[in-house]
Amino acid sequence: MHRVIAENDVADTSFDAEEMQTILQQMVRARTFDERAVSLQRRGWMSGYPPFKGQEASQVGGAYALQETDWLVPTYRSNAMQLARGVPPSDILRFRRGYPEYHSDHERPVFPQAVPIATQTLHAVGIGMAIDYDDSDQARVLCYLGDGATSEGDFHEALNFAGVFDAPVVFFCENNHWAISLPRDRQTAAPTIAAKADAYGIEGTRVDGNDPLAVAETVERALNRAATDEPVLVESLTYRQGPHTTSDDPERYRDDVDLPEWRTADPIERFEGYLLDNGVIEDGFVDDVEQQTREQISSAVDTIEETETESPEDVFDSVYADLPPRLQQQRTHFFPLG
Ligand SMILES: Cc1ncc(C[n+]2csc(CCOP(=O)(O)OP(=O)(O)O)c2C)c(N)n1
Repeated sequence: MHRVIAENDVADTSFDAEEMQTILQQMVRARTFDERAVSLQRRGWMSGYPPFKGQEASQVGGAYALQETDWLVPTYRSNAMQLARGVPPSDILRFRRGYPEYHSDHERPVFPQAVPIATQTLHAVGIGMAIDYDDSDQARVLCYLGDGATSEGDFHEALNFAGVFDAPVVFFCENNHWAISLPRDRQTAAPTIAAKADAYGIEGTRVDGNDPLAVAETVERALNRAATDEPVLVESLTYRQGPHTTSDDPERYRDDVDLPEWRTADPIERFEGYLLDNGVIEDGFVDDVEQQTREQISSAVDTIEETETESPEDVFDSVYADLPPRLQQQRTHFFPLG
């Protein structure tokens, strides 16, 4: 298990003050976004939202290790990772508000977020193999997934292909302990998620997912290894503090959880305390970032509302070039005038 904060004085880390400030800033920005997204959902602005509260260190640390040309292959839960990668908050809000075309033209390679569990692992291997066919060693692929995704057939096929074809892919599994209401120990009898890598002849490694510096170092090392045709499975141990989505009530299935304190600890409070104790930031740092982010998100929400051109019919019109008869019938039923 790789850890930095718990085991090293700040002077002994490989990060300078500015880098650590940037990482904390991205974590706070992500949490502020997450809180605002939940409240937007609560007032009916969007139909559902999957909060990532508690997973900020894991996701921001992972994204921090990416180079400009690297691919991120995200899911519905990895919004902190996407924000840290430069995806504008408005893209995520537009996706959640149901816009079929939500991607803006941001420069870094980010795949559309996957909602079907584990399908993105196959896409990631395809991207990695294409990078190899193009003979380009400029890019690697970081593929996000949850612990529940490791029980899907797609995950096994993806790791098998990655191992056989030496795809430059890092599978970044955020073990947040829950797959909706199913706890990790009911998910698999494997001793760890990382152990699953053994079956495919690739490296599996574990990291303290509430330590952003440890995650960034681990993912950077894994990406460098992937670039030499050695795919890696990283298991990032973290905790989902909130519900699975805004439609879920975790009080129905979880009481006190028998996990070590570092695992359920709040990653922002932990990192903020570490940086304050070591004089890397001053009081007020977090408040300032929260304030700026709130303003940015409010302005993104205003812009979305003011420029909204989408209509409910778009749900039917943006998937098929030629609408199949059954969907045509439904469209006529809902929108008889056209
Ligand atoms: C193929 C497929 N089966 C079932 C679902 C319903 N589903 C949505 S989220 C989820 C649990 C996923 O858990 P995990 O992979 O641990 O990710 P987390 O949500 O905890 O981030 C399930 C079963 C789905 N989206 N896709």
